[in-house]
Amino acid sequence: MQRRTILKGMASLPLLSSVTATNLFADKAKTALVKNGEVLTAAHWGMLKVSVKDGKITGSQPYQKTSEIYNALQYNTADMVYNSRIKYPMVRKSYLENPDSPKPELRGVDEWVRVSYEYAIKLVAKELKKTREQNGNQSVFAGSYGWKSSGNVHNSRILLQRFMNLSGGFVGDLGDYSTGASQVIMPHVVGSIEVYEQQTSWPVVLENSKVIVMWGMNPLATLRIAWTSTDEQGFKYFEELKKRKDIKIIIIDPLKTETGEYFDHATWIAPRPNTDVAMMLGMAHYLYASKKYDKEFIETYTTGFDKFVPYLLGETDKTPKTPEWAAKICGIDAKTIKELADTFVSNRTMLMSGWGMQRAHHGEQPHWMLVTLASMLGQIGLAGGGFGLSYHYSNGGAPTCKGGVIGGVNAASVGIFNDKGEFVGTSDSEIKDGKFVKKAVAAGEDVPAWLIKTTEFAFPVARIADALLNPGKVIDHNGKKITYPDIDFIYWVGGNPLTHHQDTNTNLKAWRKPRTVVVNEPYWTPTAKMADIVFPTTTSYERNDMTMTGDYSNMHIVPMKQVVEKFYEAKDDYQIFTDLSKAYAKNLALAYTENGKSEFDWIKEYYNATLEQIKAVPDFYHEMKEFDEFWAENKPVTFSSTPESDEWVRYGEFREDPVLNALGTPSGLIEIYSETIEKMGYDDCKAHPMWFEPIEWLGMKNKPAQFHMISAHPTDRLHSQQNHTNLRDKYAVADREPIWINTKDAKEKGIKSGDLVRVFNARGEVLAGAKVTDNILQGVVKLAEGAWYDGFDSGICKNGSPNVLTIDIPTSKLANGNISHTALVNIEKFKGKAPEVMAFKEPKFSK
Ligand SMILES: Nc1nc2c(c(=O)[nH]1)N[C@H]1C(S)=C(S)[C@@H](COP(=O)(O)OP(=O)(O)OC[C@H]3O[C@@H](n4cnc5c(=O)[nH]c(N)nc54)[C@H](O)[C@@H]3O)O[C@H]1N2
Ligand SMILES: Nc1nc2c(c(=O)[nH]1)N[C@H]1C(S)=C(S)[C@@H](COP(=O)(O)OP(=O)(O)OC[C@H]3O[C@@H](n4cnc5c(=O)[nH]c(N)nc54)[C@H](O)[C@@H]3O)O[C@H]1N2
Ligand SMILES: [Mo]
Repeated sequence: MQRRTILKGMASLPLLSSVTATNLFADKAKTALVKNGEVLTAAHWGMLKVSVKDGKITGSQPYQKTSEIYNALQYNTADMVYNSRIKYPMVRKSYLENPDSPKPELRGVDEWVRVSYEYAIKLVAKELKKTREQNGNQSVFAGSYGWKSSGNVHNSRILLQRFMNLSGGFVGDLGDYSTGASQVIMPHVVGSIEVYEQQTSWPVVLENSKVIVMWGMNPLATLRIAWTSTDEQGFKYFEELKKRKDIKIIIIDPLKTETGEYFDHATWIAPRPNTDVAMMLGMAHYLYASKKYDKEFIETYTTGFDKFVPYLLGETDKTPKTPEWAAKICGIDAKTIKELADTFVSNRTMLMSGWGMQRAHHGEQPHWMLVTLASMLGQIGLAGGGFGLSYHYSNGGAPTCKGGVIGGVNAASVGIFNDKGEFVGTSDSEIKDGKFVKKAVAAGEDVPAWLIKTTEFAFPVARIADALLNPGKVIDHNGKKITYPDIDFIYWVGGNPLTHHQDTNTNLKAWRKPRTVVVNEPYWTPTAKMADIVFPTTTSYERNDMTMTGDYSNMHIVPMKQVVEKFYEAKDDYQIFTDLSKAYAKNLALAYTENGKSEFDWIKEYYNATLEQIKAVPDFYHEMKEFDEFWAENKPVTFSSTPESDEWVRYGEFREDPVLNALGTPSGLIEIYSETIEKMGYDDCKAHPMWFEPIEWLGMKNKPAQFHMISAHPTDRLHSQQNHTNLRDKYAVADREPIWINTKDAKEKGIKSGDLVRVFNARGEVLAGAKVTDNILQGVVKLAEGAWYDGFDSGICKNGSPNVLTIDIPTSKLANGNISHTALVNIEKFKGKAPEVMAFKEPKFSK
């Protein structure tokens, strides 16, 4: 973060309304659990009705039905509460024996010792303080990336960072795994992050688009969830689209996914993985050479096309990017490339794209080139034309509702301590007469030096293993230099980095470097198993909370009611960090909890703030009731869209007046050539979109392995979440994660459906279960991400986590995104006795 941004952020902190004293008795009534009946809650996979019998969960169902498309994630709440749970606070044996010399190399294989909660709290507080005293705040890493659970109060990552800020500061991270490349390149190209922004509304698309391209996207799977909680509107529109035989659908993906199967009348184009940029360049060359591109659009709304054309024509590198040239790279013949370009340019075409192809080496290029192609088609800002990077995610394109958006817990500011080690306040708060009080901060007031210190160490999220292994290393990032800190303490909540990060074997080495690793987790995930201290955490079904649905639509406010008692000694993250605050320094918990607020105080505060805002809008119809009534009712608040949002066209205003509604780029236009990037002088991301050979791909000379592995997002999980539910019984093959292999390839390898297979390369090996299919391009295999890593004992992941095989290098110096979808692997039938899957079992406990 830049200094300026910090100041801006601090100045804009909302002044919190004073909280009225809690009526404890009334709150008790509110929190009384339903022992028999139905309870409303929500998860990433939607609003849920959970059935309870004698205080136990017996089933769950979607609260609403918006389409016929089945969402298998909604029925497994019982397993989410009862399977693979951590029951007690635990400390790794060697760590407990000597925290100063804790044998980090045994992390993941050591025995565990049960300790009391109070002991674990004291231990963490003491070791954290020790680390900070010895090595500084920049040795504490709490970036803690992950998908946690829904809920604005029990937001584990923010709760951790709130504690870490107030207690002195920490090193965090930049960006995310999802759109690591695109969210950094897009601001240079279109002046905004693009990937998380509202799309041209679906009603407009259905009315106007004649061709819809789904370029590397699988909405039938990825729309099962949303970051807050899905509003479930997306399926409804895709269902509508399926009925519309007048709209041509083209799917460009090496896999025929659920989406390909669902749209059975679509044209399926299967390029070689990671070669889309070449295919798009082939189209661009054809459109340019045939003069079919929209010259006027290019002249009015873009800059730098003239500097891109010499590359396109091969004047700069003696390689004209003709359809014939592209065909050799992407495997789609030149005729088809030309036909596709003709279809796009002569019809109102919406180029929808997922994010898989930017999670690849040089992942900055595909969406940059897609925008360039869309500019040549000239339909950006027209109803149903242009491009859209979020129709597959969180129901982008479902019109935004007019209503309220509820707030959530914040990460606070960095704490200040006196000589006695007591917490005295932050730059925007103080302890006065034994109470925490907020104070206004004058804009321009100095940012404390220690805050600058820790924020300047933040590094791109997917460089974590590199950073752990190489303290002091200087890397390039988007025009800046970043120095890795020397991390000696990791605290992770709400994520599963042992499963989500690339090249697990290197990651394991990295995780064995710091002295201390603390993890809060409901389940014995591989990340929990790699810790020194684990706190068993409640699931969202064991606490009260509240969430919105619809990241773009803001459609509902849902009460998330506690469904069952807390499991064994599981505690809420909020409780754990409150108790850590108490143990860490005098007065700290006052700030952490704002003078002792309970979960209900926060829920009520957020709800009431929104209600007040809404009441202030004259004549605005809304359904929001007073809080007590809302909570008692067991129903969501629903907001409606407006005629304006129903008709909204992305870039419509820019198209209308590119001067008045200039983009946020330096030129105010779409930048096909970026002088900002040119000045960075990077060899792996230049000033205009280009074809770069990925480090591993099917067309390379001397391939290190035979098949290109795509580790797509799993249909029947959210990453690793739900891997331990009954759903696995349905999709697992040979009790492992299924791997898709093309029928011809399987025959050549002597592999049949149902076989246990070994998948391997120089980086590692995993076991998987073969699914032989024609729904995948020859030479490609698919092993979905998110199977819980299970190789601590043998080095072979017995459950099939693809990240054992992926590559841990950045997309480029520009964005430093992860390159999950770039990896070559070998596959063979497994011989010998199949080892048992241990992923969902408890680790070894010390007797
Ligand atoms: N090979 C490959 N790897 C990938 C990807 C890929 O495409 N291919 N995709 C990447 C992407 S885009 C992403 S977003 C990441 C996802 O990676 P993650 O976000 O790390 O994956 P999740 O499985 O959602 O992990 C969430 C964890 O939080 C825990 N949790 C849930 N609720 C709570 C809570 O209230 N408190 C605490 N303390 N913990 C909680 C869950 O039990 C779970 O272990 O994976 C990345 N990795
Ligand atoms: N059910 C479910 N839904 C989810 C998630 C989940 O884990 N489960 N994760 C959520 C999260 S955090 C994210 S970031 C999004 C991820 O959304 P995406 O990134 O869009 O999902 P992926 O499955 O990685 O990739 C989408 C499609 O791109 C294809 N693809 C991969 N490489 C290439 C390529 O080089 N060229 C072409 N043309 N296609 C390619 C894949 O085969 C796949 O079908 O999904 C979200 N939705
Ligand atoms: Mo993601």
